[in-house]
Amino acid sequence: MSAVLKTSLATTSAGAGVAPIQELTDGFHLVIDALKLNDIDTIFGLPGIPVTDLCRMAQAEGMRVISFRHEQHAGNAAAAAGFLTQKPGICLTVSAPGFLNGLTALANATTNCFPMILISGSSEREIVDLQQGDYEEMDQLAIAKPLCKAAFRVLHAEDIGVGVARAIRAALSGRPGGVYLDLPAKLFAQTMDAAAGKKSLIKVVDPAPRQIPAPDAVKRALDLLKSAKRPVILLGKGAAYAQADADIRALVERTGIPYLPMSMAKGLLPDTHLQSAAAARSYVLAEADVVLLVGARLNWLLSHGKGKTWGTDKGSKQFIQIDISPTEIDSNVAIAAPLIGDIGSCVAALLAGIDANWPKAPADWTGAIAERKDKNLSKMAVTLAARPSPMSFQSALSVIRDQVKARPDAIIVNEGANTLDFARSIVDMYEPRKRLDVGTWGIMGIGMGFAVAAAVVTGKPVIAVEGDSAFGFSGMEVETICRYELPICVVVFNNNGVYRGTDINPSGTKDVAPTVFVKNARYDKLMEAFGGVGVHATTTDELQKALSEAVASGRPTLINAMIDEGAGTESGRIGNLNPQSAVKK
Ligand code: ADP
Ligand code: TPW
Repeated sequence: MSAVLKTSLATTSAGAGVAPIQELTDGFHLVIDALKLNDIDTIFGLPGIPVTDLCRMAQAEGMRVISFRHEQHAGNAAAAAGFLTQKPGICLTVSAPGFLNGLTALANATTNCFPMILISGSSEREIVDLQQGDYEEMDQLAIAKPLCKAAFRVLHAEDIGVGVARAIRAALSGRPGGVYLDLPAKLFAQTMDAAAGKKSLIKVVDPAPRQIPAPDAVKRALDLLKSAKRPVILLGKGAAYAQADADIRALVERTGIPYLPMSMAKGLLPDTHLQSAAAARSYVLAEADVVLLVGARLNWLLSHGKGKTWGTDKGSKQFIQIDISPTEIDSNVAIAAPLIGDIGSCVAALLAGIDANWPKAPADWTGAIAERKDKNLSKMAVTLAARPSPMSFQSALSVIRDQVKARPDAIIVNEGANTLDFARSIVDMYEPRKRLDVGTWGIMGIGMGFAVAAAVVTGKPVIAVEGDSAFGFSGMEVETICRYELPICVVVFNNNGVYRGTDINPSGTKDVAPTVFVKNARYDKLMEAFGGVGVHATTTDELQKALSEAVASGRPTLINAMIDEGAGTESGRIGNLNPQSAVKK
């Protein structure tokens, strides 16, 4: 039902009897109606001038409005919702400072190819453009532009439908990403005839059109794949986003090719799948002769596709790359067989050329991988079974690993350095799109925003596995979690600092070292402050009990898991990127 203001207007000449009722609508309602018309039912945001009433009215009109304590987390929630649902997540903020707080999330969403729309109220254009000092004055459109896929401003109520439609299309079509929509305060109060307003709205048809790959490109890819002696399929978060789960699994299984999931592609096939080569990753990357990339970029996370990691110092490697963005191809190394299109269509096209006679991946290759895998998994099993005191990252994560095995529908949110790196390899995922993490930038602060979004859009239990530093970036949102009674269990891996808690200030002044926090902090009390469950866990038994109770009950819970403060390594597994790492060694 569209929202209208029923206003009696004196549109008749004096004395002409009963005045006809003209139904009016306004900018507020047109924005809400435009979103709802496009099946967008949730707004993540933070109220204030000029969007407070927009939040209220959206709720009154049946939308879910999730109000945060800081816009960055509302923005992160919108981004995660976009990734999980293939609908742009909406983040709503006030002008200048609220907008800027949301901007990090918008830029991060764009970097990660997650569809979201940041909608910010803004000040009077006339005053902003003459720089006359309006309340929260800022040229927001200009600032947003370089940080997102597209940026639009709507000045007239009758253009709201077009503005929202363009924003949705820009966010979803081609490579997904962040879009900024600037709505000046004056727009919201503008009125227009309700029927004309309704007509002005656009329901976007086919916002992410399929892009069918060219037949010759498909043939080139198949020929190369067939010729491979040591092939590997590398699945990225683009493959998870694409929701072509059954075909991706069929591609892996029909060809018998070993596969490696990037962190957010874990669970596309269960990590326990026989063809998963994750436990032999270094061997496979270095030795493979043909690599099929499915929605994964050859960026820093994949050592740019060259060097020692890839064994390209010893010999050449050939790449097939499926991506929706043609300009991604050759961005780091030569791609022998680019396959441009949406992943669903590209994988389906490959499958059409892979019949029962397709030669399975050579047994000497898969056998060599299995051998290394078994060895590494047995080694890991010993580490996971150990019960040191205080807990190690591995012993605490073994508890989370068991919990996810018992509840494979639970969503894991993961950030930190060591906490991230260890969790990625220890915690097996069984279902697609159940793992959300720091993504392409390795950004800290996504934790509570992603967790809230995951709980809100899926209704499933969420376990946020957080380094203590990482948690601090969004920790105040535990109030949001309690307020909306979300089924989120936050596990803080508390090792008293950034990476670890043992650094010493060498200068002799009383300040602690820059990486050290208050020792033995009680993060659990933070959750208790808002009515949630707080647990201080010093053993794996305590952690296990609290975690399984939290997941079973769905009550907001924070477990302060005390980890050996000396256990972490600097920057986790990417210490080599520290400018002075060579000197330190
Ligand atoms: P990861 O970090 O997991 O390696 P990236 O974010 O680097 O993954 O890569 C994701 C890639 O997937 C991007 O290059 C993006 O263009 C691509 N992509 C996203 N959605 C689709 C889709 N539906 N079809 C094809 N490619 C897609
Ligand atoms: C927005 C730099 C990378 S990892 C990290 C920081 C500050 C925290 C590591 O400590 P934590 O984890 O969370 O306690 P652990 O398991 O090692 O003990 N600011 C932003 N993003 C990044 N990546 C940083 C700073 C960083």
